[in-house]
Amino acid sequence: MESVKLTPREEALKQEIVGKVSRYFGKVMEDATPKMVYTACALAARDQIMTKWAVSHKEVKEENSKKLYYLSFEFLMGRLLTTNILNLMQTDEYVHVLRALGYELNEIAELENDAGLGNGGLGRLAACFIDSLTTLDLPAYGCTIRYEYGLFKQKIVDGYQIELPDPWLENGNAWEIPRPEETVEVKFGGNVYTDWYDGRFSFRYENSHTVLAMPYDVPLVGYDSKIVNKLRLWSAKSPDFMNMNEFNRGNYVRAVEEKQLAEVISKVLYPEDNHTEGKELRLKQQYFLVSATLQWILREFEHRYGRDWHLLPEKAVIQLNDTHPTLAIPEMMRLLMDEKGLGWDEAWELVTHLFAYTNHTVMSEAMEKWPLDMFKRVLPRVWMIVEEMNRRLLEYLNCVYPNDPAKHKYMAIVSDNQVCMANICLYTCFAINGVSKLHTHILTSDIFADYYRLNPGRFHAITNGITFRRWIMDCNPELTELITSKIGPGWLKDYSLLADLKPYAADAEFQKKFDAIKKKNKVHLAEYIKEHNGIDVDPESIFDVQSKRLHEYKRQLLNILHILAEYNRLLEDPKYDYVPKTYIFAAKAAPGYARAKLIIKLINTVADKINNDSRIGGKIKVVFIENYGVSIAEKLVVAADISEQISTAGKEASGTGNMKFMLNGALTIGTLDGANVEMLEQVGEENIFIFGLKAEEVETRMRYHNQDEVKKIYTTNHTLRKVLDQLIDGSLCPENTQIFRDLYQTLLFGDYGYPDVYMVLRDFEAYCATQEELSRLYLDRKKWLEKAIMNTACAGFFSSDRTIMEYNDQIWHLTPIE
Ligand code: 26Q
Repeated sequence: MESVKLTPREEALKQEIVGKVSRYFGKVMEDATPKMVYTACALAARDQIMTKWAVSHKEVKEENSKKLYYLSFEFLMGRLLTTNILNLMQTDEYVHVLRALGYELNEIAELENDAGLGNGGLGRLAACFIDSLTTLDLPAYGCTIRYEYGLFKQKIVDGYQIELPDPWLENGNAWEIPRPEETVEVKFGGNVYTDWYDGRFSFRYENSHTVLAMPYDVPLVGYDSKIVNKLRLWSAKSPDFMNMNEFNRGNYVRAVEEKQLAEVISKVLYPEDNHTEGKELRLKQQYFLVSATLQWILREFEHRYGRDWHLLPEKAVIQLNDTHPTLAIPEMMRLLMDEKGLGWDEAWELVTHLFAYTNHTVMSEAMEKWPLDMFKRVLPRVWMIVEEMNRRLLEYLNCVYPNDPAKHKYMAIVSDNQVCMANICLYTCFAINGVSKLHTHILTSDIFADYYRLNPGRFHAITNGITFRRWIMDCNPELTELITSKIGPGWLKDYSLLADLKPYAADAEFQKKFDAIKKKNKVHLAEYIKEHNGIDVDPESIFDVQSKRLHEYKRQLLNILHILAEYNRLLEDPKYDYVPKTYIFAAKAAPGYARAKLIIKLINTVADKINNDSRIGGKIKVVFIENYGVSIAEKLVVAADISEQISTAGKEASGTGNMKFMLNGALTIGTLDGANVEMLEQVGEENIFIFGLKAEEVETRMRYHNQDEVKKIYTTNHTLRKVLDQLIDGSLCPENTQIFRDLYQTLLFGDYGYPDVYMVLRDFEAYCATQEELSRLYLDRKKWLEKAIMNTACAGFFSSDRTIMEYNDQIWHLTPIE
């Protein structure tokens, strides 16, 4: 151990950590494992947060302020140790103390399991939002399921994705506090009988199954903020230890089976994103989270304000993160009527002022629709309410859009024997928002246009953002320090001040330092790649990164086909003066999404071929990084030179990865899609590399058969033709020449006669040209760095603090705690 001089505060922290190692593990420091040291640090930080919490709790209570409940099936929090310490403004203390104990904070922090309770963008957005809410001193609760298994772990075996479970709670979770005393009951299935009792209807349930919902709370601190908010995670428990009837009859297996059937509800996160399948267990998860959360909200409310229910919309607002928690709407009706004794109209008045809905996708396969028979069976009483809502909706639609049955059907809650969740939200919520300007435009002019016309004032465009605490301060401390050394620390709390960096973009001295930091981050990533992939990559080469979920609309296929074309050209043209490049991919595919998994196999196959071809002298390297998640994203965004944001225009609602790369000084190659449009506005067209079809152009092509266009491209673009042919001529995978035929087929002929619906072929030429432009630019260091710094300087708008302020001004109207 180093002998380091500690301040008295640091000395106290050191004793705290040493004490925890001794009390929790019965070890002296010398015998403690690094994992024990991690847990001791986490518990020490948690103690500090808890002390703060007690004070914050008292203040929130005294102010009787309105609260936000952010309902989401995903909170992709990642690791919490370093962000919590950062938000407590104690990073230096922890670094010093750990060093005195013989450890590095970064190495200790790496031992924490990622909390991977989300698929991608929507879940990470929830995590960024709760950080910004807390930093801005706005009282808010995140509400989700305590999945025992988060998103699967990905392994690549022989180029294929293999899924493994993610038992993230295995070694305990130092951040959560169980609250068994706040357990509530949630009922499923059975029969509902209506009785007339005491002058009103009452509802009796027979043969329903009860599942207990037990909450765990994770307290959350904001950056340099006064309050502590919390993430509430609900865990499913069986009400009985086991079914004693069955047990006594000697039926041991049946006896424990029932218990497991209850607890399976919070077992695992569904790994599909931007896609839904009507799985009964998912419906149960939805009702479980929603019912438990609402019972808690009403209990808290009643505790504080009694039965003054009309005050509810003044004291609470509920944000629905996509349609997944939509059942909250009929469930709130049920609780207010059946349990609190309100009439339909009174309950409706409250419900229509309580809920706001965010849409995150326009992909039709992601629209949630539940089969009617399943819905009735699992949620018989909620169904009665949904049916009545639908009846009233149709009555209304008959007035506002008379004689238009097609429209009624499209707008109805129940049609084609399905319950359409989006239409429940569109009918009921007082605010509806898209997640970027373009996305909201598509909602209001296309998929939700009929609802928009009836009441345009409810619709909002609120562009997503990312928290700077995690996405620059925590993952790129050196760049944070460099920026602060020039413009002061104000930008850390006021994102608009980041623009003060613009004058330094052309400053040679600043460029040099900026470049050195990027280089250092690239070296780190190269080491990681060497360790995990066994591939040598050159930190001097351009690092071009595409990291996000694997989906056809995100067009990883466009990227890999272009790489193959570059490789072909290098082999054919010895005079090609190629700027060396390292292409980095990271992506998980939904386990049931065969084509996405095939694209992963293709990337790995092309990677193997190129990386092992000595003829090109290592000028191109292709790397697929396994198990993409928050912690890997932190390593990638700081090391990228080029950020790939190349979705088919009109399909990516916003994107948030794009913002993380921009903030850390990567140049974007992208389409005019989602928030890329606004990145262009912020940074100016000379600093971003836009190519390809625009959203309206895609839309017209999707509508009309583009078979002729595809044929023309195939016959005239020889580069592309060669690459396509390589998919099936055995040059990639001689031992199995046909494995990529599906990709070839879908691009050229399509599944239902519509070839290339994602416009990969159509945008190929423009993409190649723009890639070439970037490679040339890279050789001009001054120019490149100026653009990179401008990207950082213009990223202030994409702080989730700005996003949260907009939500608060337009929708929530919360008052910051004084
Ligand atoms: C629904 C029902 C059943 C099973 C799964 C699902 C499900 C789960 C996750 C459907 C969709 C999702 C996730 C969608 C998502 O992440 N959308 C992304 O949201 C980001 C934040 O707004 C945007 O930036 C991205 O553009 C958008 O793709």
